[in-house]
Amino acid sequence: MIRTVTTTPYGDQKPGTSGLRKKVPVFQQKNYAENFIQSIFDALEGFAGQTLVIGGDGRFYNREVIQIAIKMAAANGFGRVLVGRGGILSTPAASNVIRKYEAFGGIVLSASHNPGGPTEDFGIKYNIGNGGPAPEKVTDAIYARSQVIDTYKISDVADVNLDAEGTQEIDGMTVTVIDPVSDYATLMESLFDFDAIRKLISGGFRVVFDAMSAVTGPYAKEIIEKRLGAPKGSVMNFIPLPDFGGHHPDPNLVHARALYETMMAPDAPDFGAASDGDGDRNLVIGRGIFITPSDSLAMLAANAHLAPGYAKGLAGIARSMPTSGAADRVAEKLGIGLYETPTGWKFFGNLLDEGMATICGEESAGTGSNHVREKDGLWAVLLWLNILAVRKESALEIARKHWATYGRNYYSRHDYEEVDSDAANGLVAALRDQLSTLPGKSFGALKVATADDFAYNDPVDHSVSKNQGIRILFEGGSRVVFRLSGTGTSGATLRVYIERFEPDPARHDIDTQEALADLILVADEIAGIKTRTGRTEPSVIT
Ligand code: VG1
Ligand code: CO
Repeated sequence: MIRTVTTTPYGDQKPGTSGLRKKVPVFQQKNYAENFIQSIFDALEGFAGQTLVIGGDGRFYNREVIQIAIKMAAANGFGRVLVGRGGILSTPAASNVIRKYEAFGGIVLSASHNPGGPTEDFGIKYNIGNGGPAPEKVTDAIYARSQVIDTYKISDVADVNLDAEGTQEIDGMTVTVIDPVSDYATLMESLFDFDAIRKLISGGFRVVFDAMSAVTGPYAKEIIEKRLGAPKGSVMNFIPLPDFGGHHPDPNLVHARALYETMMAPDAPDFGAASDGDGDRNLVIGRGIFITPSDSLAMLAANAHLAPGYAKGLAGIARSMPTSGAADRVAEKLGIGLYETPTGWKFFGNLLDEGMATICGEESAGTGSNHVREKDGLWAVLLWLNILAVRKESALEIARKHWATYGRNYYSRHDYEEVDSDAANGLVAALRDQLSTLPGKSFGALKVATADDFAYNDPVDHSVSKNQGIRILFEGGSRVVFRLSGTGTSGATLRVYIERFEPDPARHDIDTQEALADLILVADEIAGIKTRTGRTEPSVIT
């Protein structure tokens, strides 16, 4: 039986960089999730009888919202729901399922790298039929609807059994519980030379993967241990937990510290990697070398042709604006297009759909390709392994040779988390006010060449996205970028991105923070970070 329930709007349901993210207690308010899901459906057209994919990263509240979403999909007229067993689908796996089964779209429940648990974070994101995050015109329509919503529809039925694969029926809609891993593993096998990687591993090459008690555990177990033959124990923290074991499922040098230390030890394995809460990010560490995500994008792009799925070469590379220019040099050498987009995977969708870009990446540990429409953590790890298997060199050797060929883009991001919102907004406003006066000014040996607030004109649908980050470019190619995070759930997070290009191989062995020290000081001088936020140091340096 379908029920129409009267409701009142919540003012704060504006999707950010990647869907709506809030603390769990916010989502537990009466009708909060229902309002947002109904707003998604109300913003869409033409889904009657169509398929909707639903899955999440297994965090606290995942199962409850999945039941709500299934019952609301039935009441709103979808014909079929595909849901991952246990309510689990990694973000890239969900993207694949949407594409493979030609679904109308999907609802992905995740707050990605943010902590989980009763007082931590939850999120809901809508993905369109290409498998990618909804573009801004859709998220704007969802938000607009959420502001005036007065009813939602839901089927009054018992909960669906999420733990047994197979098909059930509710109110004229079929619900099929699918294996969350198999379609994804098949896709990976179609892209990479699993034989070559198996041979590498059976020859004694040691790989460790930290699933951080998040969604990639079952995927990594199946692919790395079962299909590629890595010894049992190579995949660590492989059981997805609702609170990620109390950890931050963020694969960076702070939250994946133990892996980093393992990889820097004298008896380190050959290759270490980790992924985040929902499986779309990657951390890649070779023995003795952390590969910074911007470099990883460039190195993967330069070597992708060594994997069967990319043997024909790349059509183009896309990166988010704050991501370093390392990939630009690879694109230049390959003679292919380079696209610079705002932060967030949704901006890559059109370029991938149009065949303009094959590989995309963000400095925030996100890399992916046209195989799905999300960034994909395990994909990046497998592409690295494929390249290592073919080149028969270590990650360290590959990185050194890459820098010798292209030069090195020293790069770091400094995050100031949970800063007072007014202080953060004031800082950005003050930067905007300086944009016209900065060019030509000198700070020590650094002279500002240009300064602007990044705006993106989508070359496919010609939509314009403004205010995407303050860029200050110095003569010689160094730069600092400032923007506020769109994924946080308390206060504001200021991100400062710092980059310097170094062509001289004799200077490729400097500590990153040291190589950027003068730029870090100038960033503070221009933005007044310390005085405005009261912080003397960033919370996280990556
Ligand atoms: C952050 C990253 C961005 C990424 C987004 C979603 O956004 O900077 O590059 O696309 O998270 O990643 P922001 O607005 O906080 O800077 V995930 O792994 O949360 O889906
Ligand atoms: Co993520």
